[in-house]
Amino acid sequence: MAVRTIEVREKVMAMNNELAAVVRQRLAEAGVVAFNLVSSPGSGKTTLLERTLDELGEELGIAVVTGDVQTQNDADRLARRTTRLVQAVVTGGACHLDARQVLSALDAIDLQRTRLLFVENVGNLVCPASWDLGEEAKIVLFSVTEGEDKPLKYPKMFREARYAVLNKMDLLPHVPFDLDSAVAAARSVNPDLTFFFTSALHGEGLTTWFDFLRSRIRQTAPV
Ligand SMILES: Nc1nc2c(ncn2[C@@H]2O[C@H](COP(=O)(O)OP(=O)(O)OP(=O)(O)O)[C@@H](O)[C@H]2O)c(=O)[nH]1
Ligand SMILES: [Mg+2]
Repeated sequence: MAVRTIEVREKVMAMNNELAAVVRQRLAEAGVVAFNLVSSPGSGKTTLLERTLDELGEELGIAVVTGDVQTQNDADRLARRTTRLVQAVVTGGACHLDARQVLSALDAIDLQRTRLLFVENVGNLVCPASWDLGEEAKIVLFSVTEGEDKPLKYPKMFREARYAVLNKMDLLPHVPFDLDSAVAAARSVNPDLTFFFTSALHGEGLTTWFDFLRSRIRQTAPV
């Protein structure tokens, strides 16, 4: 029984990787850069996207796919910030998005008008780490209220990510959170991580974040 379970999982992952390759190809043909935002619940993914849509939504042609276990609250929040389509995926219990869901979401998005695609994954620091969605990179958020040991407790997520956003910096004076230890913990599992330090709520650090997004778009032209 145990062996059969493993085989099924391997087949599912192989199928996902094939579909992720299709997503990646479609995005490359359209010259769209895609980032997969991952974090534990409540780290500030939607808040960061709200601010990003306000500042860059039109300039960078941003489209968003949101994943939630239940409700389309995040999609509704983000749709208030843009005239572009925000595609909601309700996973109905699954703790992550998969490439098939992103592929069908792409059918609804006008890729010719899109240069930057954000996928807001389900809030979970474990499951989304294993699923390639066809993104250019995973961006992991964690906030100063979560404890500086999170990268050590959930190493796969930090290993899979290329960028890390340390959010809720405005709360740093109010919580016992050692910033240097947090960064060292993340770098110990992934020395190549590039960091952003933000308060998505109040705006601290967002200029650097916006400049990074602008520069990523400038480097990408359709293949
Ligand atoms: N103080 C402070 N609060 C923040 C910041 N960013 C987000 N929040 C608050 O944190 C809570 C959760 O923020 P969301 O943006 O909904 O978090 P999320 O990661 O999208 O949550 P899920 O989608 O449920 O995983 C909200 O009450 C936000 O207002 C920040 O930089 N500082
Ligand atoms: Mg959210």
